[in-house]
Amino acid sequence: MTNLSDQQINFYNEKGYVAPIDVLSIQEANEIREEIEIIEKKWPNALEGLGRNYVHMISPVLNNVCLNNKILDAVESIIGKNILICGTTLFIKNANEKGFVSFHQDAKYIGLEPHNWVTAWIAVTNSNEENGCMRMWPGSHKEDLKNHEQKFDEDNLLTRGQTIENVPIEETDPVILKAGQMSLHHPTVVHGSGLNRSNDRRIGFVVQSYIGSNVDQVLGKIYVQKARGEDNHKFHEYSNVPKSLMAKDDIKSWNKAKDELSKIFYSGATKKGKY
Ligand SMILES: O=C(O)CCC(=O)C(=O)O
Repeated sequence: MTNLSDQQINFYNEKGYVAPIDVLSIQEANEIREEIEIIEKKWPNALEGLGRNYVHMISPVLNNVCLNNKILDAVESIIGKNILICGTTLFIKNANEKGFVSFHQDAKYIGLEPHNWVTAWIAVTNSNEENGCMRMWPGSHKEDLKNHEQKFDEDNLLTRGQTIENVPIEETDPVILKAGQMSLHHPTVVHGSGLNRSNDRRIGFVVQSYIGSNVDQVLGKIYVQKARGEDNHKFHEYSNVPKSLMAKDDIKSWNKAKDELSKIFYSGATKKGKY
């Protein structure tokens, strides 16, 4: 078992995130990048917009990452032993593109209650201040959910451009990860990220999120997979495990899952963004 140490758990409880955690080898991280780039080449628009979500449903390589024991041991330290995978998202910032992520709290629009869940941001490439790594506002998870302005900015990688204004950047911590490392963050910690100013892509494969089996989706429907332990609550429908890359049946389930997710993301919104 590679559970988090007491020190790491205390850090998470105090700051709302913990990093870096070594989970994959550089070869494994490169294998994920190759898989993503194969999909992008063979199916050019598949990972665009809403297609960046639930990619583990059509890729055995990505699905296996979600089931990685080192990741699950760390996650278990935070949410307990009954763990479901409730979704994944690719956060890709290409070299010299304008993408950023405004400061936000994940719990604001995601509909997962209670907050016995944690988000794993797995670095497929290095992630640092030059290429726009995440920044966490330490301790902000201890406060209530904050007001978010809905800005629908073209270059914002968030669905509605949801933005918490006036976050003191100088008080935020950069989450610097090498390819193969991950961070874990709390549902209510305020975080965001800036531009990629490097000449390579910055890729995060994000399990968004690992939930305890006691967590319900109060805004809509999600498709889960069991990662560990028991699902005594059976709140959610199970997704199939992908058979091969982009198998026909898996694509059908993927499309259904993405449609349902879009309803959750835009619940109560009068306008839609590009994701
Ligand atoms: O990848 C990023 O820069 C932000 C990702 C994010 O907001 C999240 O994983 O909750």
